[in-house]
Order: sequence, then structure tokens, then C-alpha cells
Amino acid sequence: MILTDVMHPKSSSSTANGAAADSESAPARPAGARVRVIREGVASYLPDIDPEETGEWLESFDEMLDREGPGRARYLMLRLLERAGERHVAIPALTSTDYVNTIPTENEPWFPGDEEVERRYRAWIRWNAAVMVHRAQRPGIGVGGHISTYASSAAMYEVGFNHFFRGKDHSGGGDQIFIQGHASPGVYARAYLEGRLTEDQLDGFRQEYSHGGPGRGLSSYPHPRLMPDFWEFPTVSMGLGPMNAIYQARFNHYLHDRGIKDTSDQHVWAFLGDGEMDEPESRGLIQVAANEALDNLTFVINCNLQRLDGPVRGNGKIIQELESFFRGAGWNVIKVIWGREWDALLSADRDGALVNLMNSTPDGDYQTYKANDGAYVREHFFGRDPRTKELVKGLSDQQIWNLKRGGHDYRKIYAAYAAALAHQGQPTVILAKTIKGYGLGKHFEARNATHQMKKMTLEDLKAFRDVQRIPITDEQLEADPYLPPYYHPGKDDPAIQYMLDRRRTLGGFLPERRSAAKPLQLPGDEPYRSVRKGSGKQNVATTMAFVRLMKELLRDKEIGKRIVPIIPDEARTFGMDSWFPSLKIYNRNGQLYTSVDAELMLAYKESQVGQILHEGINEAGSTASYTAVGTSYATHGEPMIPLYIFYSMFGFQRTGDGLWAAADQLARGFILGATAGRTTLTGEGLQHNDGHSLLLASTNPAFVAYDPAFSFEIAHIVRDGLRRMYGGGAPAPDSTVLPGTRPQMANDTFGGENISYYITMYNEPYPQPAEPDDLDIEGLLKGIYLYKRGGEGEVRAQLLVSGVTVPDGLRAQELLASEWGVQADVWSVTSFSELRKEALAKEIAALREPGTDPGVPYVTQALSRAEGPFVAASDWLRAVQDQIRKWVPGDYVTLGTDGFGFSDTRPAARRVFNVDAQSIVVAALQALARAGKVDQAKVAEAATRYRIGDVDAAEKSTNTEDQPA
Ligand SMILES: Cc1ncc(C[n+]2csc(CCOP(=O)(O)OP(=O)(O)O)c2C)c(N)n1
Ligand SMILES: [Mg+2]
Repeated sequence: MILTDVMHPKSSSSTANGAAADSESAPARPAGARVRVIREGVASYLPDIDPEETGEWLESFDEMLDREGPGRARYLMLRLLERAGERHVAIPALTSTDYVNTIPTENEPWFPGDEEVERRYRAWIRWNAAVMVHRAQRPGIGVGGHISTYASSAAMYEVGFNHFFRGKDHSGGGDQIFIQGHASPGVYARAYLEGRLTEDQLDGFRQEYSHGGPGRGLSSYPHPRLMPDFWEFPTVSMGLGPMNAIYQARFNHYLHDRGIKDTSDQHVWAFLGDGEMDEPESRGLIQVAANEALDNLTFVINCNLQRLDGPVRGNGKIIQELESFFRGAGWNVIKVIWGREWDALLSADRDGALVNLMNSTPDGDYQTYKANDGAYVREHFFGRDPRTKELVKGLSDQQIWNLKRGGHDYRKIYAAYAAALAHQGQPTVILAKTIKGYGLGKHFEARNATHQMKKMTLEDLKAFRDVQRIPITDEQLEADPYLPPYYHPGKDDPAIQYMLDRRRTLGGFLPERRSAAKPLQLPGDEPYRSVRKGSGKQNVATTMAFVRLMKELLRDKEIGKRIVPIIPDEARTFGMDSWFPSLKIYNRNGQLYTSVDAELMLAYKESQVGQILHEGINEAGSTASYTAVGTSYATHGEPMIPLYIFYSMFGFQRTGDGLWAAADQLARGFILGATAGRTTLTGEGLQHNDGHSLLLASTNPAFVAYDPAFSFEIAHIVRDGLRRMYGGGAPAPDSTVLPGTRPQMANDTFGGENISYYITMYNEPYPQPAEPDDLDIEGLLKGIYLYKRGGEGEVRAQLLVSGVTVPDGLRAQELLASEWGVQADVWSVTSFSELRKEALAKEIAALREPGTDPGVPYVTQALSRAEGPFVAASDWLRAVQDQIRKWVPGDYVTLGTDGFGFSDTRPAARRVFNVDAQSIVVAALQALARAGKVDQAKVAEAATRYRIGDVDAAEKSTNTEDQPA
């Protein structure tokens, strides 16, 4: 027996010497010599302690190879590797396996459902999904949709819905399902059969506002914001689903480990496209799931080998590539490539010829086979090797055509899902091979154009109806080819009853979104007291003031434990390292090493019950983390308060799309753009200096952006943010859409507003003043208030400054008074964008109801009693200040930091951009001169005196206190 010879080479008749004489064999090496073992490019150096024995093994191998051929040799090698693994011999893992199913047929579990019944209504869902999209193309509507994506993944969803995905009423709390965006038609079609959606609603697909009144139409893709009772997770921007699913699964553990909620019986499923896996975001964080051992997470990648334009990997094999990639990262990989029809062929494939063909056929060819027929497959696939040709000799062309792909085989999928759930210690990815446009007939299946095809010809419809066995007649289809009928057998139909029963057993319908938490009991004045007092003479940056405030809030009994700091490796920059030992950094594995700074007060402390989510240098993952934490009030019914603090430049600019999805998902929380400003980050330069994130933030309608100057401003902003987001109350009307059209949730006990706060914070230290006694809190929160009135005088100007520029405004106020006889009032503009929003809301209201008086915009009201001109300056580009131009009652001049940042001292940078105190003075004098209130000559005199065109004339920096990273 060859196997015996290999396993027990010493009993073999061949000798080590013989092997050594063979030029094909490795020569014997002296004891202790190192053998270079290379497999899959992994090299290790091992000493050979028994060269004689090694020789015998090699000789046995050679002999077997000569006698039995490479197929057998390959088998034995793999079998040996398998045995080594079984016996716990540590060897580097192979990252790829043959192009066959990972789960052998004999290991497939018993299928508990009634496959025939499930097949029946799966066909109805397929039909209704396609018909819904087709009908959305009717004349006068023509809003499109996708048919082929769901057609390829129907079986994968249905196995899940019928047997795995648990609804919100399940005792474990239910699963979280990320549905591939373009598969939404299938999900609607199922909801229709379930009685959750009406036929009329299906006809409102993609007509979210115009069809049948607000909230009756169906959103194109999974958009919780547009269908807040239905969709939970937005996915359609490719690559965000994978990241968000990973961080959702990690957050589930976090909640559990911190004792906030038992999530041990909740699973996260993410359905993804194979084309989608080319997004860096799709693959870029899979190591997080492996490192965190997220066995509560399963990716199901629908490998239909196609994306929008054509094949994903025409020349290669996407399934094999993804297998290596995921396994290399530490995932459990389950390939579901072939349907049960192949089982017999594979077991008859004694010499591995079929597997060899499977291994060596590129995806582009697999796609072409499925766009042809059985005869084509016989000739071009099986015909490539006489042994495989022989293998299918007894099969008709039709039988060959019926050899299905694994992703369409119910039982294979069931087996994969069951294995994924049973697997411990690793996340699982299921790579399921399918056909894009499956079941839709020749014009759709595996065609390059299939993704974009939105309607079917009459012939397509008839053929599709036949294949799916839908009881609809030719006459019905011919009656109006734009409106083929939906099919629903009525809720008493046994198949529908079965379907509903499955969902009842599994804990209710899915997808479903709830917002059933109770509003939080928010703290009173106490935590805010100290930051409102200011810092006296001490120089304190607003970032520090914020950290200080948080320290107080973290002590609060009710909300303290719900605050979740999310930090992408900048805690030290922002002075949050003091939180490490007290709050600790969450790590599922705790801390398995001795921290180098263990002896220090501020030791780096990881813990299984840590409160901080320290995400490493990973803004994309932090954004996903923010999304999971900020939607916990809905997803888990446990309101959590994310504080995601980042380098402001690497927030909206880098991960704007993730934040957009967070907004879609109705995330709430605080995002803190630290080290903000174009000129404050001395020494960092062009890539770091942020003068525009406030503008970017203003493009996201869910974000309320503030640019506070002082710690007491921060106190009021944070307090109001907590009230609006976590304190209950009615949602504010959405002025961006027609009144009354905003979709509302049927059951929303949590209340409050679906917004996030973006607060910019600086690292420039200056004394934080105490809160003025007569502080205009309303103005502060609305976006502008008078901070410091100028003295009495004839000639007046208004300085509108924000954030770190407020101290410059105050200095300009002094200079104007002392050197030019001009009295200036200084306004702190906490939010140009909020002022703009409010004014726009009034304008749009006036447009919609001509003749009614919507009132004067707040900013106009606030400034109406002030005597212009108005000069606005900030550390942000002018477009930020220009947001309110239209409503400023008088001459309005803006100064800003347009252009790339650079590294220099702060005074130098401010001079270069002309946003320093002296530049503000000159701008004010110039505006006054225009109004005839100041002599033109004074303007030139001031410009000359301050040399505002000369960077060398800028003040010298006195700052030595802060060092950004
Ligand atoms: C970030 C992003 N880029 C582009 C698109 C446009 N788009 C939508 S679907 C699609 C192809 C999807 O292919 P695949 O992921 O393989 O899914 P399939 O439909 O084949 O299941 C593309 C390019 C998108 N939705 N998101
Ligand atoms: Mg695809």
C-alpha cells in the first residue's frame, strides 16, 4: 500500500541511498542541516535531525509519484496535511483549496424544512420582485430598478429567512442583517407575500414621496431614514456594508462584555457582492473581525462572477482569490460552489480530472457557459479532457445544463449557514457561486448587461413565468405588457401559512427597525459647572475643555456608562490618555501582555470591560464604530452616546461616505473634529490643516455643526445636543422636504431628533473666560450671539468671528478702538451652518406658502439692531462665513483661510491668510471707508502700519505649550 509506505516509510523496501542517487530527489543532508521549506511562499528554516528517515520518506513519495501520477501524489500530500492538522502538528495553513465545496456532501446536515413548499413561494418572490421592477418602468414613471442581483441570490436569502435569521421578538434579541442594496426588490417581494406591504406599495417602488402619500412608496435601496420602520442597515454604497457589519458584530460583544445587554444569541449577517469586494473598504478591515474572533459574524458573498459592466475576474477566479484573502486574514471560509447535481460526478472523478478542470477554468469562461446551453458546456468544459468528457457521456445536454451552482442549491446553502453558526472563534465567510440573473432566461442570465436591465420582454415574462410556475395566463400578460400582474395566492394558502409560521418561529418579520428605547435621564447643571467657570489665567485649548467636561459627564450615574469614546490612535494628541487607566480600552481578549508603561499612572490599559473603543489608525473603522454605537438606541434598544474624536482633517474628508451612511442609519452622537483649523496646528502642514470640514459637515443634512470658541460654549452645545438626541421629545420638522412628507415611524418611544453633532475643537491654548452673566444662550445655540459689546462711539463696526478666531476678533476690537477710534462689537458665531439652515427654512416656507409671513431669519434679527459694516473671519475658508451672506443686513466682508495649509507659526499662518487681528482691523476700516464713515487714507495707513501684506511683520509666536502629532 502506497499510503502505508508513506505513512510508515521505514517499512518501505526502498532506501534512502537510492533516493539520494535520484537526480529528481533532494540529496540527503547531514543531521542538523537546515531544510528550506517553502510552501505558498512561506519559508521557514528547520534542522533535519534524521536525514536518513527524511530520505526514506522522500523516496517513498517519489516512488508513489512515478507509479500513481501527480493526481494521487497531490491527494496524499493534502491528506497528510489534513492529518497533521488533526494531530495538532503546527504547520502553516494552506490559504486555498480546490475549486469545490468546502463541506463534503456526506457532512451536510439534515434539512429541516419542506423544500418543495419553500421552493414554491421562493418562485413567487422571484416573480414579484422582477415584476415590481418591471412595473416601475411603466410609462410616466420609469424609475428603474435591478432585477438580476436578487435573481442570483434568492435562495441564499430564502434559506436565511426560513431557517436562520431571527426577528426582533426572538428571545435572544434577534439578528442583524445587512442586505445587499440591489437585492431590495426581493426583500419587498417577500414582505408583500407576508402581508407587510400591499400591491399598491410595491407599485410605489422608487417613488418615495409621489406615490400614495408620504411613507407609502418604497425606497430604492435599504434606507432606514426613508423607511424607518423597515430597513435597519444602509448598504448600497459598496464597501460600507462589510465594514459596518464587522463593527456591528464587535459592538455587540462590547455591549455584552460591559454588562449592558446580553447579545450572546445575536448574529450579524452581511450579504455582499463579489464585485463589491474590490472596494478597499470591503477587505480593508477584515483583520479586525479575525483579531476580535467575531464568531457572531457571517459574510455571505454572492459570487455571480459579475459586477455592473462585466466579469469580476474574467481571467482569474474571484472565489479562490477571496478564499485566500479571507483565510489569510484568519477567517473561516466556506465555499459553496457546486449544487447537488454535481455530487455524483465528483464522486466518480477518480483521477481528479474534473477537479482539475474546475480549478483551471477562469471565471470568464464559467460566465460564458451559463450564457449558452448544455451542449456548449459539454463541448467547452467537459470536452477539454477526454476523462471528463467520458464522465458526462451518459448525461443529456439538458442534464448537463441542470448541473447547478451551489449558491442556488438550497441544501448546500443550508449546510453552509449551519456550519457558519456552529463555528467558534472566527468569523465565517461563505463564498457562494451563482448566476447573475438566474431564472430570468437567456436575455438576462450571465449577460454582461444584465445588471442594468430593468424590464423584460413579453417573451421573457412568459418564459420566466413558466420556469417559476406562476399561475398567470398568457392573456393576463398580454393585456398590458407594462403591468404584468403580481402573484399572491392569498394568506390562507398553505405555502403562505408555512412561510408566516417560519417567521413566527424565528421571532417575527425581517427586516425591521424599532426605536423602542426610553429617553435618558439627563444630568442637571452639575457636570457643566466647572467648564462654565472658565480657566482663569490658565491657557486651555477647547479640546482640553471638552475632555474636562466629558470627565464630569462620565461620572454621571445614568449616562456615564453610556458614553463611548471612539478614538483612532490620537488619544494622546487630544489629552485623553488620562482616560486609559480609568475607563480602560476595550479588548475582547483583555490584556495578555505586560504593558511597557504598566508602572506609570497613565498606563495603557486594555480590558474586556473597557469603555474606550480604541480603533487604531483607522478612521474608516472608527466611523463604522460610530455608526454601530450611535444606532444602539434602535438596534439594541440601549441608547449609547458615541464620542468619536478625530483629527478633523481625516473625518468628513476621508470618510464622508461612511458618515453619510451613518446619517441614513439615523445614528446619533457626537463627532469631534479636534485639531481643527487651518492655522492652529503649528508644524503639521498641508495634509493636516483643516479649513473646510465645517463646510463638508454642512453638506450632510443630519449634522449639526458648531465651531465653539470657549469652554462655556461647549458646555451649552453638548448639553443641548444630549437633550435633542437623547432626551426624548418630538422630532424637529424637516425643512428640506415638503411639510408632512417626512416618513415617520409608527412606534417611536425614544423620540428626539435623528441628528449627530459635529463640534470642531482646537489645540491652541488660551485663557477660557468665565461664562458671562447675561449670556444669550438661545443665540449661542442658534449660531450667533453678542459676546462683547464695544464702547460708546459714533463709528461702529460688527466683527463676526468663530472658534479660534474669536480671540483675534477681540484683539481687533481693541486695536480698532485704541488706534482708529472705531467701536466694534464682537459676535461669536458658533455655527454659520445652523444660521443658514434656519434662514433657508424660512425662505422655503415662504416659497411654499406665498403670502404668509415665515418671519425674519434669526441671523438677520440678531444683527438688525447692530450698526454695520459686518466683517466675518474664522480659521475656515470663506465659504463657511459666506453661508449667511444673504441675510446679513449690511455690507458684509469675509476673511478666511482659502487654500492649502502649510506649517509655520500661528501668527505667520494667520498673516499669510489675512485672518489675524490686524487684517480684521484693516478689513473693517475698509468697509467703513466704503460707507463714508472713515477716511480712505486711514485704510492705507493701517495696512502700512501693520504691514498686513508682509509675513515677516506678523507677531512672534509665544506658544510653546502644545505639540500635535
Ligand atoms: C461605492 C459604489 N460604487 C459604485 C456603485 C454602483 N454599483 C451598484 S451595483 C454595482 C455592481 C455590483 O456588483 P456586485 O457587487 O458583484 O453585485 P451583484 O449585483 O453582482 O450581486 C455597482 C458598480 C455603488 N453602488 N457603490
Ligand atoms: Mg456580482
